[in-house]
Amino acid sequence: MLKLYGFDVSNYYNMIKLAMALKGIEYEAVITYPNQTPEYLAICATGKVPALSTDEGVLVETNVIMEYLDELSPECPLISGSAYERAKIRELMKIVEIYIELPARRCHTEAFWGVPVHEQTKKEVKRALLNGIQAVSRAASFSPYIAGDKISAADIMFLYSASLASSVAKKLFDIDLLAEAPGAKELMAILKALPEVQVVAKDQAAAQPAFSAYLAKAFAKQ
Ligand SMILES: N[C@@H](CCC(=O)N[C@@H](CS)C(=O)NCC(=O)O)C(=O)O
Repeated sequence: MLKLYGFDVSNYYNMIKLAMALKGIEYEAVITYPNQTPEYLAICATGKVPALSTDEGVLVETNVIMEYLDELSPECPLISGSAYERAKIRELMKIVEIYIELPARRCHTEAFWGVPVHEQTKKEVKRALLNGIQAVSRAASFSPYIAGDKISAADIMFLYSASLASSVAKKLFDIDLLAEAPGAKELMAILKALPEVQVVAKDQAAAQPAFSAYLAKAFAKQ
């Protein structure tokens, strides 16, 4: 059986969790915080989460895992359509990860854990997020899903990345990030109403106290 390493607060882990739920793929969850211990590195090349253990070996990187799951199971295809349509989904996944998720991540410590980030970093992140959401706005169709009339892997990535990035933008810059991409808020509402998304959100809320305690310990050690 597939084994998914990660924890329920992680947005990357939740992307895979949601993809599995939508596709009806069963797996065993192995609750793991990212770490660089020899034990975990022997399983997961990067020490990050998520990692997916299969009968043939372990896969890392969320977009790669999503593509694998989509090839494994035909149920609810997440990267489908013509070659151009499939490329568009991959393009949006890449834009969202590189220009939304990664810049926002540079400010997570201040936005969520009270550990200040350098002013220059915040300036760079603010500019990057505005450019990123405008890039999404130009590339997306929001009709109503990000790449057309079917839910895709790019919607899953957008849901979890843009939600966190929006919190960063609101908390640190008082910017309403999703307002920069017409159709984005409507899409978020559609996605958040899905029963599978609500299950992931419930698990996420339940896992938050343990993760906060883990982080408090980790920051105290530094
Ligand atoms: N590019 C990776 C990123 C995964 C990632 O950064 N996961 C976070 C948890 S949400 C993590 O493991 N962070 C620990 C670290 O960066 O060392 C992916 O697509 O899966």
